[in-house]
Amino acid sequence: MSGFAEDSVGKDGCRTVKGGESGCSLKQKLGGTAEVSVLSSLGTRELFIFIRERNKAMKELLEKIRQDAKEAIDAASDLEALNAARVRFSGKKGELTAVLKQMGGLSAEERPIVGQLANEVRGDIENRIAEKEADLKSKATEMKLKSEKIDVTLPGKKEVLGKKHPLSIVLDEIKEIFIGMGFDVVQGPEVEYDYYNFEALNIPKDHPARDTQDTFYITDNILLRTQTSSVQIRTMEERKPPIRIIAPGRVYRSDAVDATHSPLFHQVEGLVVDKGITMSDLKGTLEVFIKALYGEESQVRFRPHHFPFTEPSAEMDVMCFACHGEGCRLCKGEGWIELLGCGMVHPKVLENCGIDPEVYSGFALGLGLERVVMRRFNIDDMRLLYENDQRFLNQF
Ligand code: 2U9
Repeated sequence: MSGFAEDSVGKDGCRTVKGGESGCSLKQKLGGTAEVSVLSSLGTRELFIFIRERNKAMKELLEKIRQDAKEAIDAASDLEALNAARVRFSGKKGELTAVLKQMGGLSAEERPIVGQLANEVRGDIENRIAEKEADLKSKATEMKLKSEKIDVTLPGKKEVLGKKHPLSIVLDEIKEIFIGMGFDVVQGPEVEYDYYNFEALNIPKDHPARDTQDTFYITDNILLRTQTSSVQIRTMEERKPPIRIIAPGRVYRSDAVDATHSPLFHQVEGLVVDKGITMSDLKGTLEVFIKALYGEESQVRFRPHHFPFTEPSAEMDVMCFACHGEGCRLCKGEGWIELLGCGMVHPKVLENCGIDPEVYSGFALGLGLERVVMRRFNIDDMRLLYENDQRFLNQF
């Protein structure tokens, strides 16, 4: 800096200027207060020179701050850096603020000069910051727009719509048919008490259905239900006749897994209890059901059978769709395909639920859902229904 023999910034961050025409020294903490050691001893001319020098120093300091600020602002690559520059220069402890604080130490003559420059520098710094901020913000918006720009020419993201599982397709159809006949759909626990799964259904202690190889026992009297009849027992305990319900759901039997057996499968059971319910009500209802499910031309037949929870019991077959009763591969030459079991609710079962078999009677049915689904979609391996292979599921 011209006019001074020495002009350096010491380790203590103070700026010391010595010599110059006035031969005096100026020690100043940058932005700090300047202690003028020998002012009082100066003559007018020296004082004038000294003050002029000091002005010059202040101006140079302000110019340096302006320059530094410009560089820092230009170099700011984001709003954060810009804010740091703002704090460094115009902040409470900023370099410019420090100079402005010194204004008090200036003479009345000096203050307007230096003050005007200081304000001009502050204005300049603030304008640069404002411009830079606007510039950074618009660049940020541009980037954002660029990154968010949707190239409408790009093919849309193919939303892979899920499909109803074949089990759900057929189950919902069956539900619609029975709801259409005034039935309610009831649900119940899969982990069931022995009583609701066996006892109440007139399946005595030594009945083969009870033994372990068929049933998943969790404890002596808690098991995984082997049919959804337990739900109907619970319903008969809660509701008094007339009762018209279907109970769809998962059931569990410890079967070996193969093309037609799985430890977990689905059933739909049905129950009607009211006064004067007869076998013909059962046959009529099932005929309507089958014609709704497989078409008006479907034929059904009933074969006597035995279940502990119904008496009389029957199994119902539907005429083979492929050979119309002639016998073919599909119906293993039978001409008929077994679809479900049914019967009149055993009086003991009604009694177990506090319903008087002398007053009320009922019919019940039970079907394996997988069997109906496999026939509907010509699926020859039950495991396909559980393996969640998208190639298989996407066919439906
Ligand atoms: C109550 C009274 C009686 C439900 C019935 C069947 C016949 C039947 C099988 C179909 C295929 C089980 O999944 S499967 O192996 N079920 O044949 N189920 S009558 O009888 C009941 C139900 C509840 C209170």
